[in-house]
Amino acid sequence: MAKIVILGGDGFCGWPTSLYLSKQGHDVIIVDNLSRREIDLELEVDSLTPIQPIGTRLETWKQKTGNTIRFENITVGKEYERLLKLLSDERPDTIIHFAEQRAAPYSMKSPTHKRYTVDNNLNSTHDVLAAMVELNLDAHLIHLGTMGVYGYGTAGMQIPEGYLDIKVDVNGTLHDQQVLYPVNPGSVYHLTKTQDQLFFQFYNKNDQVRVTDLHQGIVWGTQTPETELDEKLINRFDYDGDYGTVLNRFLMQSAVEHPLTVHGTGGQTRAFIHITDTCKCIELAVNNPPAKGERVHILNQMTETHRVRDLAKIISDLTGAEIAFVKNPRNEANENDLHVCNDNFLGLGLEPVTLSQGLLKEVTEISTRYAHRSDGSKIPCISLWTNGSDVESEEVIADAA
Ligand code: USQ
Repeated sequence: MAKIVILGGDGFCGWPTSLYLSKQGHDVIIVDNLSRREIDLELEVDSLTPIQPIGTRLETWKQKTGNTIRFENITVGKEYERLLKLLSDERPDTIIHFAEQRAAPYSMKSPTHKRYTVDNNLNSTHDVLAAMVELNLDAHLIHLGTMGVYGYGTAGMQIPEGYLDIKVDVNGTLHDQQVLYPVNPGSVYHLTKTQDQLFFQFYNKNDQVRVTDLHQGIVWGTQTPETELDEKLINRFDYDGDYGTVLNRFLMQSAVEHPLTVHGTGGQTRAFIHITDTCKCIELAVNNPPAKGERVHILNQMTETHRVRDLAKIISDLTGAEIAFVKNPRNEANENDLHVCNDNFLGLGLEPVTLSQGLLKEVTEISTRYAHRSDGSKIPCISLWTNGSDVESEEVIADAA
């Protein structure tokens, strides 16, 4: 079994992943500065589900399973010496890096939020890489990247897993080359993940750091078998206009009888994955590290694609919720197709949880159960992508039955 350091292990994906890997028998150490909890205070919003302090979470996990997960409060990207000491003392086999600000709307709120996102995300990634090289630590670094590095328009072609085959014309002769897929970020948050890719490419080439970069889609769902063991282990559920992602927002909105807030025409097609599959994919990545000297592994961590308005229709059919088409606060294409290759994970044996299997459970066991904890004033998306936008938050441009 491996010793695994999980940077950002208290967050929405980090927490269930930490429990899942601990359950598999790995020796897990969470490193987190609890910044996600601080941001809740800043935004005056709370997770729909009642999340416990990290100490209570870890104590409950120990009582339930007998497994110990250690916790270190370190700000990755700022406290370099402390990170270095931890990695030097522990010499983990694997480092999983979730320690980045992950909300696109939050990253676009103001110059302060843009600068925080860039500062936090780029420095955290770079500090981990620099520390690994300084310590001569041949750990496998697994990074949570995003499908958003590719942009969402592909002129009908399937998005490959990270690398694009191209032909370069040199004096009339075509030469085959493979390049990182050209990036097309849609927010400052997504921009930081495109920059992360270059850090990985460089440190992999220069220092043979072994890296797997997981290009994850929009995660939906809340609970995993491990977080369900006790209510004190429950995972967070964000529904607010900054941190809530589209499908979970629609689920919560249906529970509180708020019309489903479809941005624009809802023709945006995005990639999705259930939170339990996130955990399984990371385990597959842990068990299949690149060899020394091998280039960065890039895997598309998603299982289905859907149009936003189709998701709204599915949930409306399930729950009777109304749909409202609101002006889009983002600067993004109204309509796009999306075809994504995820052969790597399917080839490694992933059997995805589909929307049709999991949605009803989410509605009844999470959204409805905890609806009384919600604050309707936090639903509107008030973060605008561009200056002078005439978008009024939640201004309805059309209703749909
Ligand atoms: N949208 C709505 N109504 C809403 C909220 C969102 O129509 O109430 C639309 C957005 O305009 C956008 C789409 O739904 O077109 C997706 O938005 P989102 O907030 O669910 O997801 P996004 O901002 O793309 O970011 C999320 C995560 C991020 C992750 C990314 C994966 O916050 O960490 O990297 O999904 S992906 O989108 O595949 O790049």
